[in-house]
Amino acid sequence: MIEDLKQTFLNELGSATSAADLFQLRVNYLGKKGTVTAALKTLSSASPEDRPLLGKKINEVKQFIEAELDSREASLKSETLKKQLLADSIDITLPGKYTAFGREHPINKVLLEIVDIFVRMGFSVEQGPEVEQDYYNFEALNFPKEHPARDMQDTFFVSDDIVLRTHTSPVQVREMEKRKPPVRFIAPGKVYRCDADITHTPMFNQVEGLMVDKNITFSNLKGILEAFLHRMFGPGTPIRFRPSFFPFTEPSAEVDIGCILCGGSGCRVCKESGWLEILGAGMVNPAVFEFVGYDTEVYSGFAFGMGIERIAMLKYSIDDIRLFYENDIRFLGQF
Ligand code: 2NM
Repeated sequence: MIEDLKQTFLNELGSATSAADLFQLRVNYLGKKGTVTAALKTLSSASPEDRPLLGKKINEVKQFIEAELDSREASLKSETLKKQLLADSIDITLPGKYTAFGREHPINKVLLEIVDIFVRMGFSVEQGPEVEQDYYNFEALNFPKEHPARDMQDTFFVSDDIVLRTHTSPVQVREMEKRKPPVRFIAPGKVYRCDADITHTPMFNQVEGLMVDKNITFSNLKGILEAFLHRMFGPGTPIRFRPSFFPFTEPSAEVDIGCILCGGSGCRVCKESGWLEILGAGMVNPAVFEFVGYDTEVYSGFAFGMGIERIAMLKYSIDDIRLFYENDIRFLGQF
């Protein structure tokens, strides 16, 4: 009879598959109302001769069942853990997922390079509005009312006296209104002109600069711009100043560097001249200082300006400016 109990247990254990099944078996056999517990209770009614042997047998079965349940529980636990680890594991031999990385736009890259060179020479960086008053864009910069640059053909008008700034010079005017000399800063940013061909887009970027103090002369202008151009294009780059005209500077100059593509011998890009025009510059016209209330007897200064797209096109040998703004990543990924 006690042997039957052991056999029944083994059959039931064989079909137990979960921790819950095993727990139920433990309750059924070893619990307060379990079969083994009940068998032990029958001992009291057994004859004194049979009692020791029967007690020994029942205890053996009890210990057997306990040991079987313990070991099945332990192996079920480790099996479950193994399965879980297998399910959670990743195949490290699989190829990685491709992530497309963005990169700096070539225009921004060149712009930051220029900004960095001037910052190292003590220039701060100033910004201003792109939608600008006629006063700041033209009037205070000594552009007469009939100046051709004010024409509808070059300037985007928002209203009679509001324009999209055609250069970053209005930032200079606003900054001079705010601060007394000495001032030394650059103004990088977007500017707008009604023009579109392979070297012009309606929006392009400029960096302009201004330095005003006592005793600022054309020598200071030459020194700063030479230092800039030699850092930007290499220390051996030839530099040439040509007389020019701008309403906001007097005297004015255009600054050329020896052609970086042909080394000065003449090519298609420099139009066989051996020179490339890079900058416009000059001594700030006293008329501009009058507008911002600087004492022209005490202060003088120089200003300069350059187009970033043009410099980027020369630097990377790009012949069509529109490539910068078509957002073709095959083009933009090259820089
Ligand atoms: C240029 C060329 C020459 C210029 C002048 C000024 C200001 F506000 F001081 F009058 N800002 N920028 C300037 C002078 C800009 O760009 C080709």
